[in-house]
Formats: sequence, C-alpha cells, structure tokens
Amino acid sequence: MMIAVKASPYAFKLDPNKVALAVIDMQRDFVEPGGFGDSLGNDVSRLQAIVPTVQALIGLFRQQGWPIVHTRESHLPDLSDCPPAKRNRGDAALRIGDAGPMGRLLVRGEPGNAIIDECAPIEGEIVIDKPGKGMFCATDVQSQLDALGVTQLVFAGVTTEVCVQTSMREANDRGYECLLVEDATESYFADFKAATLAMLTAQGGIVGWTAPLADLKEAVG
Ligand code: TIU
Repeated sequence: MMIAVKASPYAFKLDPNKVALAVIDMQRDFVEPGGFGDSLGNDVSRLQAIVPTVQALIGLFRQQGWPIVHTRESHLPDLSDCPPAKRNRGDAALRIGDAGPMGRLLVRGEPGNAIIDECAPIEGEIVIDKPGKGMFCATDVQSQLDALGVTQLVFAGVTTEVCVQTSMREANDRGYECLLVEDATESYFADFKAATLAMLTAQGGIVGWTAPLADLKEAVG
C-alpha cells in the first residue's frame, strides 16, 4: 500500500516495499573544522544545524526496517581514484590527500573521512565509498539497490547543491523516484540550498520531490 507524503510540487507516493534512504556524505570532512570543506574556505558550522534532523530521519527508517545507504566521499590512499582535475581544482593551501588536523583530506580510513558519530551506520546498512560527487559514479550502489528491489530514494545529507543534488539527478536518470528531505540537507550557501530545492521541484518535479521531515513522519505514522 502506497503512503501519500505531502510534498512539493505534489504528493509523493511512497512505497514501503521499494523505498530506501540515501544519507549523503555526513562526514567530519564536511561538517567539522579542519576537514576538506573547511580547507575550501567554507563555514562548516552551517551544516551542523541539520545533524539532529538527519539523525531523526535515520531513526525513522530504522524503526520501519527500511534500507539505509550511507555514502562517503573518499579516495584511496594512493589517490589512484582521484582525477588530477579534481585534486588540482581551486587554490586552497591544502588539497585532497594532504595532511590536515584530522588526517589526510578526503582519504578513505582517515579520521576526518569518517561519518560523524550521530549519523554512523549500523550493522546491515549499506556504506558506499564514492570518488565523485554522485553516488552512482564508479560505485556498485545500483546493483545493491537492485538486489533489494529499491525503486524510490529519500535523500538527506550534505551539501545540497553538490553531492546531494548530483546523486539525486543521477538517481532520477536511472529511473528512481526521489524525495529530498528539506531540513535534512544543508549547503555552505543558504541561497544555493533554496535554489536547489526550487530547481529540483520546478516543471512538475523535473528531478523529483521535496518535503520537510515532519510531513514524511506524519505520513509514515
Ligand atoms: N564542497 C562541497 O560543497 N561539497 C563537496 O565537495 N562534497 C559534497 O557535497 N559531499
């Protein structure tokens, strides 16, 4: 039985047997001082405000027994999966792979690359290390979702217009119905978040739907 969630631009029909949550890049590298996001000159404190909401959303999916995918933006220690075009981008003092206060920036296994404790995956949840912004680029997430029969993805995480939007667009092109939880995502730039929500839902939901957590919770009951 479908669950109608009040959403923009119109109700999202959630299928409890086909839905999964995708929590994008809730990592120390983006949320804490001394990580990759900070090295790019961003105010990382903006992202910390959504942590309780992301936690509550994860809790809702756990309570329902629905699948959860956690992603990490990360590179192998030898950076063989980091194109020079990515590593050389920008003019920051520290680049991907350089040593920062939480270890090497955006490198798999380093302390700063971990998902923050509040959102940490538990046994049985899918964890995807991705070298790109989108979750489908150079990962096996699609086959893992196929194995579970997932056709709908609820999105949360950081940052709204970079890894979250890219992942949602990739998912939309692969045929998933996508719902972004408005207060469980954040950007370093308030106006970019607002613009992203608007552009995803324009034209009858050209990329998908958005809704606040309260409306998802109310619908799920
Ligand atoms: N810089 C920025 O806004 N984001 C990223 O580099 N990665 C993610 O969004 N995870």
